[in-house]
Amino acid sequence: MFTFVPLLLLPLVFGYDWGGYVYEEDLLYDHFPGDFKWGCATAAYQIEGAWDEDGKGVSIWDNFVRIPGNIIDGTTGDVACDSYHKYKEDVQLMANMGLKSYRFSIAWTRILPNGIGERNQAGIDYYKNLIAELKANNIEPAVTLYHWDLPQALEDMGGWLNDSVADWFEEYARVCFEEFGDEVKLWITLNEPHETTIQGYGTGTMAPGKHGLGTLVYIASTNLIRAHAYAYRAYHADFANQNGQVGITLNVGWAEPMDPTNETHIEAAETNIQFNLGWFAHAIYKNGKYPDVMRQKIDEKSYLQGLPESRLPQFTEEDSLIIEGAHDFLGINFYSSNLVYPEISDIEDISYYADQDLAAPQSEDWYGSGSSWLKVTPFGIRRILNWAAKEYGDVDIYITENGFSDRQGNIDDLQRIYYYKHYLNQMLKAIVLDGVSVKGYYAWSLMDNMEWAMGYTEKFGMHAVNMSSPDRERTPKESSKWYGRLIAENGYVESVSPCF
Ligand code: GOI
Repeated sequence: MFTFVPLLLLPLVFGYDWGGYVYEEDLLYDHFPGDFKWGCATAAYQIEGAWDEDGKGVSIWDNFVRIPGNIIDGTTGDVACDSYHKYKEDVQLMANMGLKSYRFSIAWTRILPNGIGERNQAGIDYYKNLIAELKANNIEPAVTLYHWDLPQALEDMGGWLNDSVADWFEEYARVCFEEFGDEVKLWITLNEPHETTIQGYGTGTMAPGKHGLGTLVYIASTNLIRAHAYAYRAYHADFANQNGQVGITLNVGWAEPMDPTNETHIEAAETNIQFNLGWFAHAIYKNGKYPDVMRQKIDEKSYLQGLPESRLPQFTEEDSLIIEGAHDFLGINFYSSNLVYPEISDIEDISYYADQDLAAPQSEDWYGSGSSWLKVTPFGIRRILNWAAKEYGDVDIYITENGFSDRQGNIDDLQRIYYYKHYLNQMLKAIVLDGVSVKGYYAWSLMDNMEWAMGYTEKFGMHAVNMSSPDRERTPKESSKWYGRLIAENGYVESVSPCF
């Protein structure tokens, strides 16, 4: 005993070894904070269906899925999981797991069919009913205002490329605060603006399918950040009495230096995180500006490319002040990691990826999933949480998405349990051993759903959904039971089950 206790304290004295990583670490048997918010997440277009019911307007996704080649299996979200009609059943699935919170998104086109202007009462009622059902089951709503389904009417005016989009979004946000703010205390303005711009306006792999990987992406990013900040300021100016919190959800992979002893690899990994998380977080959580490394690299490359001005816009001084500090918490969607090393790109290559001057492959040794980009890297979640806490100060953090895909949709989903078991234990270490302020966690996803360009081929659900039946029956997978038990114990208890 006398030698045992000091040995346990060694990591606290010398700190966690951040150089290199252990793929599968020993579990920490401990508990999460008592008020920890356990949840599942979904998004409107991926689960609701009812794409043209009850006065809903047309979104960019309603159109994008109809262009042949855009969705790998030729499917749409017209019906999806039919949650528009089956929301009460969905809430029962959540209650069965003992969820404390549910993160869902509002379809902008159900509230304002044309994006701005006239309200649609039937759409508003749907969300009021869903929220009432959640509350009746002691589940707190956490609402995303925008999960990629822009009203087509606004896209017709340029969408996220039009500077006015920040005002349009503020108008929509105000309607939601007014209609739902008495019941909703956790607001997420935008989901993954990185993907809205990279895939929507860069690679064209998502709606609205525009191509401008080194140009349009930076115009859209600037307007996305402005839109978030305008909505945040509107809330605190006119809805502060509702006493809720407003934040944004950003996606980032952990960037592990390929060689952790090589200074240039460490620097490239840092650059990669600044281009991913920092692109959107730096202005909001630090100083109203894009990260220095983005400013330097993109300004210099733009000049060498003979362009009259930098491809990376500057925020106006007025906007800078509005953006800086526009947050009550930080939402992070975390799934996977990359190994990063420096690689100078061709100056002719006008691209967000070339702008970074690095390569970011994934290790062949890491377990895979049903998605090409998703490798199992539990160590990454603890590292990115520590990175964010160090970079942005002691901000409240929510993991607003984390999850694992397969292509079988099998009920005995042991691989998914392995993923959650080790990622959640790494999150526990970040909280208990490193002191990071993680307040909640949302598993992606409550059920298998419309996985965007991958259609229904990649399944992330803790519940299976029978997509060939008109009733879209849900079946709990083993992972939903594992998660329910973790929530009930609020931590890892060695004796409860072999899976702990
Ligand atoms: C969330 O995004 C989202 O919020 C949910 O709605 C969604 O359902 C859920 O996650 C699950 O996906 C060209 C290896 C360039 C590395 C081609 C392989 C980049 C990187 C193809 C394959 C893949 C989750 C796109 C966050 C974007 C998908 C971030 C997950 C990037 C590529 C790749 C490529 C690859 N990511 N997204 N990527």
